[in-house]
Amino acid sequence: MPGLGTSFGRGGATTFQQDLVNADCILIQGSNMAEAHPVGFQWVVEAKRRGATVIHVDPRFTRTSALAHRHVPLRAGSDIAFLGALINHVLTSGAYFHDYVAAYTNAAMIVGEDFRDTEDLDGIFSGLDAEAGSYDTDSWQYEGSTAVPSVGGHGPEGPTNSHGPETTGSGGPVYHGRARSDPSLQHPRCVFQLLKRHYARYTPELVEEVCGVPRAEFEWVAEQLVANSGRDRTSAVVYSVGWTQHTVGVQYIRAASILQLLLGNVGRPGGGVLALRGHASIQGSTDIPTLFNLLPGYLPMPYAEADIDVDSYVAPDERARGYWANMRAYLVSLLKAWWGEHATADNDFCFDRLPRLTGDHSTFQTVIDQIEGRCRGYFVVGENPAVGSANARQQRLGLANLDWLVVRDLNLVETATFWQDGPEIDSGELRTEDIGTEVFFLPAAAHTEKDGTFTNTQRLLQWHHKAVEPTGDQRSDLWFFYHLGRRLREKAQDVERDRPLRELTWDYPTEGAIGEPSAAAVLREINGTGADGAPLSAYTQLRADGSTSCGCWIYCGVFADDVNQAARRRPGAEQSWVAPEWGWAWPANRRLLYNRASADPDGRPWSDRKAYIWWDDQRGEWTGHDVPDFDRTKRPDFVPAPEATGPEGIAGTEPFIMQSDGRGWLYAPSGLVDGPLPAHYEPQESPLNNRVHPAQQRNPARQVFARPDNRYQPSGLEPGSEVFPCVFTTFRLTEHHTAGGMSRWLAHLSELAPAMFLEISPQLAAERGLRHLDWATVITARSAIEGRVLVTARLRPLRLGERNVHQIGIPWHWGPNGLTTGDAANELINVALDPNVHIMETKAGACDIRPGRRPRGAALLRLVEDYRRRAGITEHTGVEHVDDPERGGR
Ligand SMILES: Nc1nc2c(c(=O)[nH]1)N[C@H]1C(S)=C(S)[C@@H](COP(=O)(O)OP(=O)(O)OC[C@H]3O[C@@H](n4cnc5c(=O)[nH]c(N)nc54)[C@H](O)[C@@H]3O)O[C@H]1N2
Ligand SMILES: Nc1nc2c(c(=O)[nH]1)N[C@H]1C(S)=C(S)[C@@H](COP(=O)(O)OP(=O)(O)OC[C@H]3O[C@@H](n4cnc5c(=O)[nH]c(N)nc54)[C@H](O)[C@@H]3O)O[C@H]1N2
Ligand SMILES: [Mo]
Repeated sequence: MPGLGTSFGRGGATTFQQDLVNADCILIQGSNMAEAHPVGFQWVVEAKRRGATVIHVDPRFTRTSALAHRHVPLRAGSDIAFLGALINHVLTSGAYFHDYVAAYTNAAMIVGEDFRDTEDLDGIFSGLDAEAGSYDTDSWQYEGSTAVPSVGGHGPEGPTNSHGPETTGSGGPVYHGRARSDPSLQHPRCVFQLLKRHYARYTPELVEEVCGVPRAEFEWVAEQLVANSGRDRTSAVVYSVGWTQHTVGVQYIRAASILQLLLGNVGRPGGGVLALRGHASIQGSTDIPTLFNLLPGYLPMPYAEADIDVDSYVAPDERARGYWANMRAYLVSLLKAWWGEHATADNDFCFDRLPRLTGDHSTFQTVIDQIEGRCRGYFVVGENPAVGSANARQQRLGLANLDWLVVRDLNLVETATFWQDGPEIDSGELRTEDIGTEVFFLPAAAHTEKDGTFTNTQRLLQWHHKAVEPTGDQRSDLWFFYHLGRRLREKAQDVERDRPLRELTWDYPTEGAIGEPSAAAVLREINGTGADGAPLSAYTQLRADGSTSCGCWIYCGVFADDVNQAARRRPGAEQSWVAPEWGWAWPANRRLLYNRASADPDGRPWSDRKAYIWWDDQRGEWTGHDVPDFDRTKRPDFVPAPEATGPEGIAGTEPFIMQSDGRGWLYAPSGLVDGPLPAHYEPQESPLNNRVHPAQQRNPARQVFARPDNRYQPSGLEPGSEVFPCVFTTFRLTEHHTAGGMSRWLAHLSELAPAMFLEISPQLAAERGLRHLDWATVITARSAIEGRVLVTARLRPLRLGERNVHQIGIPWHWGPNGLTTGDAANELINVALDPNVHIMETKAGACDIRPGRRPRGAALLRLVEDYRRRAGITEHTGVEHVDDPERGGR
């Protein structure tokens, strides 16, 4: 997550869930932790029992709200206004933690003269190309430093930085040189002063107008956070996808990171920003990525156009300060893991065999490529995009235009059956006999039927043992890919072009009647081995000369001493509360990141109550309750030589060791494509105009796709926006899981949550004539869906300026297959993306609602068409990047 990556240096949660018990205040916002992460929520409950204040800021009242001291309802899509006002409060009241801010953040850095803020340019930053909707980030740099040049040249996506947004999962964006700074924080262009100016307009009055949160409620939250931060107290912020899935989602998380840095809450017990991740191993699938533009361990994928080799690939990083300087060792060890003896210094360790990027191959672009005939075959493994992805109809149109499709799943999910009984068959848009896609459904073994690891939300790898053998044709994904690769290699014996495939190391031992590959052998390869073939114990042992091999450098150590450290299950009662011997966390089994910040610049704990890691002068090393996230023997008074690069360039007082300056970033001079500071923009579709920056409705750098199958609605003051007057958000239930593939087929869960519903307030029900448990239909420019009306007091209309705005809560677990069936929420949602991570905006949209079921057959299309006509929707609606292109100039 680049919001965290650019702020602190690593994209994962800064702390671990058990540490929440140490918090004096917990702000849960953009997350329904009690229902979506119920096991971890026990530590919130425990913290509360020990005296912590728990606050839940969420459009809906949920079980999380019920257990919080206070629930603060706000309008979906307005969090930056709320967080910005908290930042402003902390700055203007002088409540920031001065010593922490001055020493550990980039508050003192001076930004170059060319930088212009949203305050100067009416809602946009300098460098915007209004036509393309992208920023040139040159003017955002510090005085005296430059962002690293791109690796692999400029791909067709536009300028690509070697440490572009996705690559900040482990390591911040890299820059060269030393920025000028003013430790007194007075220079008008220093980050601290820029921050003050930028957030001055985020006042409690504005929060009332934009978020619908009364002033007194806001002030209470601000007071709680301030009272519970500082030397002796810490507050934690918890979020999940209620923040991520917006067209400005990454900036929501940046805003929280700024707040936590100002309050001095990062790297300290009971503090931090806890990103709660979703699927059991979603952290794992970005570490060892299923993303199109990353190699394992967040190494950037090279571009096809440029003529690069190992030297030029690593050059920008080798000259920077911080831990990325060792990138050559990480890369060469990866190449050794993949091509073994064939990778030698003479052939550049087979670097030119790596796949290369030719452009944007993220999932939504891929679907467009399918519709337009550029992508002809598709593997869908453990995903159900025909229900789970925004604009589900567009996904199915893509699937219907393939030559072949492989779906590997536990159940016959909608992605595998769209051709037979999907919504387009009912509406008459597609006919089964016309769909040429050959669909292969391969039953998958579940986690209980195979060995392996999950890497959970706190970077913790936990081993799971097979409990039962898979039955029938069910096979693990490891089995499938191992044997598929084996067969492909057998076919690839002759042609020179296939040499990279032929020479891959692909020699995992198999066992049992079905030839199941050993998952432990795979983990051992990921961990890496030395020249003697024995597993390494730390990534600091990796070498660039080809003597070490490692499948993912940040996982190095998980097989230390030839022991599967992820399988450790030492009971909590037998070890310290940090429980370092339960599983294994990357990097280096550290549980609380940036923990050198838990001590003051001299290396002493900020207070006894919050002691965690400190400098032991006698032993000459850092010590404490966790593995220090710092060079163990680097003294607090260590001052680097002016020209030093790599880890030696980081001072003894600089805790954010993955950053080029060792600092937490209040201001992000590089690493994000939509701004160095978070600014409030309205969602792609909103009934309201942007009251913070009236001249700029939406994020000017958001990614939009104006296509007949993805029409956008008018917003704010634009004519036609009144056709879609309500705000909606989509959410999860404890009783179901994501797109439903695992829960809609289970009788007991289907019985507990038996029907798709639409949650509304009594006021909206009265206004629109909607009755509890009757049917209602929700309409957007993409489609219309139906559900049972659920009238509750958990949602209430918000007073925003002169108007009342109604919010509708829509669970998104349903689809046409399984035991409990219903319309999928994703029929409604447009594809408009956060430009940093290409994620869709599922959490804030605009719609209409009316009583009764939706029409069937072609009448459904006519209803949606009618709404589009009434709203005056064309291909131009909602796609401008700036409202007045004149302002887009440099
Ligand atoms: N039982 C169960 N557990 C799950 C899952 C599941 O499907 N079922 N899914 C897993 C996965 S994949 C994930 S990613 C996580 C997700 O975990 P969560 O993000 O906690 O789950 P959601 O219910 O999607 O959304 C969280 C909350 O965000 C609120 N929200 C919506 N828009 C906004 C907004 O603009 N601002 C604020 N402040 N809040 C907003 C919603 O009202 C909702 O209460 O859960 C995981 N755990
Ligand atoms: N409107 C809306 N849309 C959303 C969201 C939202 O909040 N609102 N949330 C988004 C989020 S956070 C997420 S994570 C995505 C999830 O979206 P998807 O990943 O498309 O949906 P899932 O239902 O989680 O699909 C996982 C599938 O994997 C199968 N499965 C389970 N174990 C295995 C296994 O070991 N091997 C194989 N091959 N298959 C297995 C399950 O049966 C299931 O069908 O949805 C996103 N979509
Ligand atoms: Mo998720």
